Amino acid sequence: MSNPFGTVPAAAILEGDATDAYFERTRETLEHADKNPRVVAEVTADQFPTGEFDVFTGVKDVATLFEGRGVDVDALPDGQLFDGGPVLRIEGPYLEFAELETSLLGFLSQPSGFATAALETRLAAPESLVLSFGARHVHPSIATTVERAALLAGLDGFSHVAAGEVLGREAGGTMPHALMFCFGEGNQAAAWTAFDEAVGEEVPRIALVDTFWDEKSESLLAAETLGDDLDGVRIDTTSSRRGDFRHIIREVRWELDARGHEDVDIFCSGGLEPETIRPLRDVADGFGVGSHITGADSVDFSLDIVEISEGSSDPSSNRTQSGDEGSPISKRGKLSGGKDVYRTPDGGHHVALADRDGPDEGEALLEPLIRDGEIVREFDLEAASERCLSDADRVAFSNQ
Ligand code: PCP
Repeated sequence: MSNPFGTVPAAAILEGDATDAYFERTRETLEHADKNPRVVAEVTADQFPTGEFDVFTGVKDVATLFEGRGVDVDALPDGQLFDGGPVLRIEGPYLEFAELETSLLGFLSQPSGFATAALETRLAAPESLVLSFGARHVHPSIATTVERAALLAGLDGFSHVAAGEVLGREAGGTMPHALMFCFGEGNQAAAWTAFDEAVGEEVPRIALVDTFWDEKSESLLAAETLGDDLDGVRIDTTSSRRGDFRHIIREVRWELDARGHEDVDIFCSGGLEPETIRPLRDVADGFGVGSHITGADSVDFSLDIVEISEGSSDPSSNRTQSGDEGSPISKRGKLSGGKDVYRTPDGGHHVALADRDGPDEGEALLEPLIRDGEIVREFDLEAASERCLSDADRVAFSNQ
């Protein structure tokens, strides 16, 4: 089937065509010169620790990309936090993977940025329900990337239906302003009643209460209309009308409580980010967050050759043999030699040459991902999420 949206087909990515043209020129040149050196190449953001941790993810797609290539790959586990040094290391003949660099970095950079912003969001309101609402801000073909990153970082759910089907998790959500407009001003009760009658029992009854009148009036009307069936209200007040958002939420809470609706939760959305969530987390029950996550900067990963040896151009001989040690090499500003990274007992991140001892009681973090072209790791999103949150605690991510 043709590709009506013009996105790069998966086959092109797997075949190495999703690349920067200079890697094709590089292959032509190396083949012309009968060169295919064995290399150790590393993916890094910062060379040394900076005190700022990021979340590593995207590694499952990298494994798929490298499957069948005659190389060994080691990488951090999915969801691990890192601060400097390699997050992934490739060993093998350079031409086994030269053109994959572009897609490799893309698979890691943007999802790791999303996941880092999602973790900031999660830790801004650790006790609250926090949902990912941002799929609308990205190309629909990568909605799963956004929602997966959100779950990895411990968010409670997400809104995108097709992403849910891919991830095996059901999307959540209740009603947009469009539904309220279709019933019209003055008919909010009819809209909420019709919603209550129409949707499945499993869908929470969360009334959107900022469309026409003030949030207090619509919240009380929703509570009167749906009675005990109402689970919550959502306030999405646009920033130009927001004023003191904390005060608005407290006022709504007060008025609901005063009429016996203590069980009705208050959810907030619309341009929220960690700095604006923190002052609301004791007065609101939950948050929907989009652009803070989808607008996150990509992690600035690059791939660099750090060891090189001439090796054979025979593609079947794809492993660095013992006694055939590579020579350290690097561009200016980068660090030569294959490296390991460690989590130290005090929650630090330590970078050291792989052939030297690590720090006392340091836990080496790079783990096998590919051996001779075979994927040697299993992926489990729940386990990765637990790892992400426990490592965030260990490195005191919320204090950075
Ligand atoms: C909410 C809000 C943002 C959406 C969520 C994403 O939308 O107004 O546009 O959150 P973000 O601001 O953090 O990116 P709804 O109230 O559901 O949108 P609509 O007005 O389209 O009904």
